[in-house]
Amino acid sequence: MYNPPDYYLVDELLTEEHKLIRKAVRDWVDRSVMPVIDDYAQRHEFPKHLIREMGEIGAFGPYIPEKYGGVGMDQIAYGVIMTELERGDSAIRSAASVQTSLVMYPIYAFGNEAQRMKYLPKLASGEWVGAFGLTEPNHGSDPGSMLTRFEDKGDHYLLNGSKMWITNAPICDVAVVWAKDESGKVRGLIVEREMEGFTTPETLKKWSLRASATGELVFDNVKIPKENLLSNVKGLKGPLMCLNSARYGIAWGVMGAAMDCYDTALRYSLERKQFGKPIASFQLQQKKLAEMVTDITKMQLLAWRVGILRNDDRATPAQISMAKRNNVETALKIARESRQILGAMGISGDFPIMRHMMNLESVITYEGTHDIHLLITGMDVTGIAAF
Ligand code: TGC
Ligand code: FAD
Repeated sequence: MYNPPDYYLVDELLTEEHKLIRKAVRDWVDRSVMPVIDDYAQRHEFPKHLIREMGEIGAFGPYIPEKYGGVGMDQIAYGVIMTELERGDSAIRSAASVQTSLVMYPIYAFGNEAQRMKYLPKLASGEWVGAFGLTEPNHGSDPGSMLTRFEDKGDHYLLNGSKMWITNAPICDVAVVWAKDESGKVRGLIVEREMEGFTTPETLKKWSLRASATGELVFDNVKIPKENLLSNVKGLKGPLMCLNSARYGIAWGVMGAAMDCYDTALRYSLERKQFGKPIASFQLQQKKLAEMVTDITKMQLLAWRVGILRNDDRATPAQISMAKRNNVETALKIARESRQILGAMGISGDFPIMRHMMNLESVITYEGTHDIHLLITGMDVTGIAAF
């Protein structure tokens, strides 16, 4: 039975509402994700049947107002949900991150009322799946140099270009796509699955996030109705504001993967005997476990504090970068150490550790690489951009 650590009683910082939503999501993960996730990951397939259930438990748009189908909760609730989902698998958390932070959030924040009413309730319920297109084959860390463009053709826009490494692309019904207008300004467009010239080839052969659907978004003279422009934002700050929300969610999410690894390793070390004793009795293994629980405690406090700042609308992008960078690196370290504690069993699909570890190799790259977040902190403290 999963028993996540709470060494500094961080639970006391949560409200009853946070604990209730956590329990509901944890129960759902136990019931619907755990029994199937290893098989889906081994088959390199996204468990699409879970999308509607995720809508039912409030995983899509926890902080989007109820009027638009969201749950109307705070940023801590969003974080708690992300932790529970990523305990199941980073792919499940990814699907929720993209839907909430990268698709629903921009439509809510930068769209008009008609766009909110048309898209948000269907995205919240999981009837529609969303994708977010920023990265291109030749522009990842530097999205400002993107080549995807659209022209004003009078009664519509004409969109051309391509996006790569896009979560949910092969299964998306709608995509929020960032492209340059004729003056070179980055703008957001809502692209719908059935628009002619829009295709979404799947990216296969991944060794990481195997239970997530990743692909390209290809636009070959796609006619976009003018009402699909997100008119309330211009420039790169539009997608970067969405990333603030998603990066924040990741800072919480990866704690779920880390706690699952720690919990698995602790239990295994108490049961597994070598040289006539549980391996937990050896100092080398205790060092690993003691450092893991220390690191998890630090992650919890960082995530909680940045959540409180976000609730007050005071969290800076650089504070979010620090939390994302620190927590993903720490989770990956914990996954690697846990895997060693299990010895050969650590590589088996009978335990979740190797799957978490491989997933975290993507999480440390997407939503801004580990290096880019360090440079964001460097810029914040020196005032000099080193990109
Ligand atoms: P720069 O000139 O610094 O900034 C351009 C404009 O944006 C503003 N800005 C921000 N605004 C809000 N939030 C932020 N975090 C912001 N960062 C910058 C900035 O003030 C400026 O505004 P204005 O009004 O002056 O125009 O931009 P730059 O081109 O030098 O690039 C900066 C850099 C490198 C930090 C940025 O481009 C970056 O973060 N690169 C990393 C790219 C990235 O994170 N891609 C993620 C793609 S999506 C994804 O991975 C989804 S995975 C989902 C999943 O499965 O979970
Ligand atoms: P590059 O930018 O080419 O970087 C390569 C290396 O160079 C990295 O180590 C980087 O840190 C380093 N580097 C780059 N610039 C500098 C610099 N100035 N100084 C020092 N080092 C530097 N994108 C989306 O838009 N939507 C999605 O839904 C999405 N989902 C993804 C899902 C998965 C599974 C993966 C793996 C990626 C996804 N991405 C998505 C793309 C992701 O955001 C990019 O991979 C990421 O931003 C890095 O871009 P890149 O891979 O092109 O690496």
